[in-house]
Amino acid sequence: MLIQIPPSSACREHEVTPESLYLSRRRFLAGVGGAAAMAALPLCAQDASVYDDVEPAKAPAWFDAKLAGTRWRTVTAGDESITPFRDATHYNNFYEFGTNKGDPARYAEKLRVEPWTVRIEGEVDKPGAYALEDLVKPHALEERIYRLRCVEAWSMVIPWLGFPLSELLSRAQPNGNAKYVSFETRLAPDEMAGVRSGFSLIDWPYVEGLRLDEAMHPLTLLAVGMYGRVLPNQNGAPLRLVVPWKYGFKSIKSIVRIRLVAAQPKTTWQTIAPEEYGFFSNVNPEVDHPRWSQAHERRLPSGLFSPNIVPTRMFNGYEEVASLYAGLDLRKNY
Ligand SMILES: Nc1nc2c(c(=O)[nH]1)N[C@H]1C(S)=C(S)[C@@H](COP(=O)(O)O)O[C@H]1N2
Ligand SMILES: [Mo]
Repeated sequence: MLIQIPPSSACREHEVTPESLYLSRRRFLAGVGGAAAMAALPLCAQDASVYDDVEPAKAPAWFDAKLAGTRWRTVTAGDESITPFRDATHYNNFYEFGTNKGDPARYAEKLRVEPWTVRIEGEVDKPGAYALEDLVKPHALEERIYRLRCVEAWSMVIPWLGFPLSELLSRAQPNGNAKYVSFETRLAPDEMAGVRSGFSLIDWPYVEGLRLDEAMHPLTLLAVGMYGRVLPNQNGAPLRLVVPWKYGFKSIKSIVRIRLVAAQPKTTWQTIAPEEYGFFSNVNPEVDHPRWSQAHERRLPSGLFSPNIVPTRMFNGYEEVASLYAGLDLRKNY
């Protein structure tokens, strides 16, 4: 079973911390008081200090309170190394802030993420509009280290902090008509340089969707943080979806609306180029993009002179989702 959820009391350091991180944490702790500090900091109080180059950020009080109860490393990435924070936060796709990979880091700071309201509506018995902290309150945060595979054939390994979307949907109680879930990103032209520019093909707001069973799959995560800290704006603060077996564009950022619906939603990329981007968009090395191969990916960091090319895996290596697509022709349903 891929997802292991240890009760907080049962965490033991050597089980959940890769050696390199463990060693750098020991060094860090040695600097702040040695063995006494080690003993006083149980693993379950792990925080951003385990990640080398993470820029500290001021998080809202509710986030800091949540961090204390976080279940660390419920999903790990085996022996794959975690992408440095610097790369994960400076090589982004977030077209609301521009189409260059550096634009989100440069411009997303303008996005006002507090206060933030999320609407849950449509085919549910308990619709509602929630302040973000109230939405998150009933859920324990988990750290999950997932591969993120962009349809452009690059990838990263990111430690997310979040909770399963299924928990939120269950609370809203989908009714018998609910077959799909659609998600919408906040639209705030004053704060979004890329929306104002008028150069974009996108009919804002950015919209994504999942079939209800995909949305309910235990791997599907709503993230509020990464690298042990609050989500940076360029990565989709304050609430984004992470669907690790699908191409990155399904993992919609800065969500303000979650709507349960009967019909398959019209998603942003599918609307722009349906022959290139399908509704499912499962990572599949055997189905090429019409303009490039999907058999391999460039794992970041990857230099011009030291390219780090790795084979792409079916469902991005999350093969436990295969049963969701039994009987479906994945060439037609790309
Ligand atoms: N609202 C919104 N969500 C988005 C995008 C976007 O342009 N707008 N880009 C997507 C794409 S193409 C990818 S690969 C991932 C990138 O996430 P990251 O920048 O956190 O790595 O976000 C996805 N979510
Ligand atoms: Mo992407």
